[in-house]
Amino acid sequence: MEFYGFVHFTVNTFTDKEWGYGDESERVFNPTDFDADQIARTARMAGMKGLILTCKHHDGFCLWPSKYTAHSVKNSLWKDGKGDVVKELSTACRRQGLRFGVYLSPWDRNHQNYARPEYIVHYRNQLRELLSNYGDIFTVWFDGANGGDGYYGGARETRRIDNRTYYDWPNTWRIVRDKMPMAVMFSDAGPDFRWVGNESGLAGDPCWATLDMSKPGRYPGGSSTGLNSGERPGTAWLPAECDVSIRPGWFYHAGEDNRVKTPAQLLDIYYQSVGRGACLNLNLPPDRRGRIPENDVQSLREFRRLLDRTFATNLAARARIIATNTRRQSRAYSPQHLVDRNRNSYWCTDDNVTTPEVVFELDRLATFNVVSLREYLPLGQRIEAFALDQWQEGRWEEFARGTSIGNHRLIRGKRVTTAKVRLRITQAPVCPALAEFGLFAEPEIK
Ligand code: FUL
Repeated sequence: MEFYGFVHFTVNTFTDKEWGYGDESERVFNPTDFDADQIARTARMAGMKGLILTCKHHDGFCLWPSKYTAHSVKNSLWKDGKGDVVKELSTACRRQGLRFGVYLSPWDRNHQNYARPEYIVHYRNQLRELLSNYGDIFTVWFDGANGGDGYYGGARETRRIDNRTYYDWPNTWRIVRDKMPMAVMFSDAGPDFRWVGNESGLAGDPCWATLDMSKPGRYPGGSSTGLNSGERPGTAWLPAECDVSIRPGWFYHAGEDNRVKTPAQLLDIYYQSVGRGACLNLNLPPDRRGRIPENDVQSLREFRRLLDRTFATNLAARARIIATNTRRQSRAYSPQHLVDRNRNSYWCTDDNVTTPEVVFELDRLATFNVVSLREYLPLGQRIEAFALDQWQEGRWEEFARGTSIGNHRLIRGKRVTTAKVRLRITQAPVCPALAEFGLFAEPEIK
């Protein structure tokens, strides 16, 4: 999906906190003009394909009227306790053609039984509610944070748990598999996709889609070693997600209204997340009205405009394409597939050819500063290193090199003007299968 969003919204929005203690009165949750459609529309305008809502953050306050706790919207002033943010946002997402996902914090600073076995039953009950009553859920996001102290039903104490064993994750994951088999599950180490190891939105270079699950610390809230770059060889396909907020905090704070990331900053993040084969999960915190603030909307609009302008024209689309090898010389694997805008067709070489080259003779002199590559993912991540050359005054001159490609690799550099480009695959354990290749020019950023 490449690009989707987080929505952090709860009592913190009204108490100006990042982590609620769990003793907040339900009455503080009272958005004055909640507009799920404005939130979903903003996400779609930005080019996101889905939204993940913090249905319950660490403070334990539920944005839906959960049967299992009083600490929810049903005891808030909002809509006289009759509202349901999860329902409204999930249906608004569908209206906008976006997918909807849930974040349900394992750590619950409100619940009396947190850290005891009974809480696991409670957590699973809430998970079942979310997976039963809100239509199709594309992702379940399991946060690894466990800070210790909290309200815990009035005990106001520090409670520690063992991240590895307390939640009995395999049995919790089974609930998701049963109820929502197509949902992908996030945590520091899967089971389906992994954290990238930072909250700045930056994937490593390289960023392999695989991870070695035999290493210690591979569980939610476990070790972050290896998460940024992935591990090759790995034992599991666990591509990275880069989560980052459009503002300094995850929740809305009026004091950060002038610290919204600029279109240029968002682009830098995009190139270093999506452009390194990871997914970008960009957080858009609603304000106290319950809307995405204007500054954020404006920044997203310009970010989207720049991306659309950049990727509107592939300057290699009409090139004559000559490869040193094509699998069985078959049209099914022709290098023409590299420019057909279809991720499901690809250029591939014979089994014994692992370092092929392909030349793009452009139809005219072109200037570009972004090169885009995609591997054919059903056959895995095969390419380990590649180089790019431009034809300059009668000879090839290298202008970029890279390692991991995976779902998408964007190389953004100085402007190059040439009529001929060469891609060299310089290292691959097996014959490469490349789906897309493009040359693009970014507009000047104002
Ligand atoms: C972290 C949490 O502690 C933050 O509040 C936020 O939800 C972020 C996405 O994950 O672990």
